[in-house]
Amino acid sequence: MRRPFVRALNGSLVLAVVAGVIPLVSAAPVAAGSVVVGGFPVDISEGPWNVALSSRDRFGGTRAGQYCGGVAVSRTVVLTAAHCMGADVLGAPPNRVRDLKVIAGRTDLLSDQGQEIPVRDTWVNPGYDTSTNAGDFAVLRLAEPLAGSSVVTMASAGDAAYEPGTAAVVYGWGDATGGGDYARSLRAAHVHVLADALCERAYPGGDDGTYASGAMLCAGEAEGGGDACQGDSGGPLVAQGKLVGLVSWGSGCGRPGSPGVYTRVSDVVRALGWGRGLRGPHAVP
Ligand code: 4AZ
Repeated sequence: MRRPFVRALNGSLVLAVVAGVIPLVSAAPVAAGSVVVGGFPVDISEGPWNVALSSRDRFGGTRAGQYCGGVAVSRTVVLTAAHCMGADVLGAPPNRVRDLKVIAGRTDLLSDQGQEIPVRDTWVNPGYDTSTNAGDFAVLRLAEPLAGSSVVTMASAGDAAYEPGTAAVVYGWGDATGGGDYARSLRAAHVHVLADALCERAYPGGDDGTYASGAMLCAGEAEGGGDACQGDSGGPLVAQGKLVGLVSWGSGCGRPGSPGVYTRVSDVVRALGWGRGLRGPHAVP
């Protein structure tokens, strides 16, 4: 995540490797135009809690200003990644980005489907550690409530959805090939929740980050394949119908041995006190 700009659902580097197109030892970024598959188009109705974060001022209008993902946890509260609120991504602190919005209810970014709702205020986890990437979450409060009941349920600690081997789906409008081909329409990829021991071995500490099981989970396929990528950050990883992760970081996209790393949602629930009902569900800190 050294380039903390958004990334997308990307696919099977493994196919290219098997086909001999890309040598297994290659650590280079996937080149534009290479044969990377995985991920599939979905309609927003299949994941209505998906939102796109947008600033046309900062990122231009060609993709409606989309640069990160997010997920609605109540009609006025969206979770995203802390790094999506970073000055290195936004070019300024979030409260200085006047046109920061969430786009909800829209599949194709360039359609006028759904709603664009201004972000009223942002809260970035003060415990976010930019060297390990632990605590990569932020809370956005919307200026108006989202239409309908497009809210996801968060999985608390101990939920079976966190068990290794659980099938999960990650969503986003990010890079669909690893080559900078940002999706215009929402995509999803199938992955599995992986064991902490495996994630620790994949990311024992390095320039990209350090796996910390209390604050992160990792997901992917042993042979590479479906994965989140740049542009998907902050978006949801859903298992058994519940939110388990927020797209956070990883080494490349869809590379064998380099699973995607997600902010562990049970740690967000714990850190914000949302599990205990003390301050009302989903109160913004
Ligand atoms: C990123 O830079 C990023 N393959 C997001 C997800 C992944 C890697 C990088 C996971 O935003």
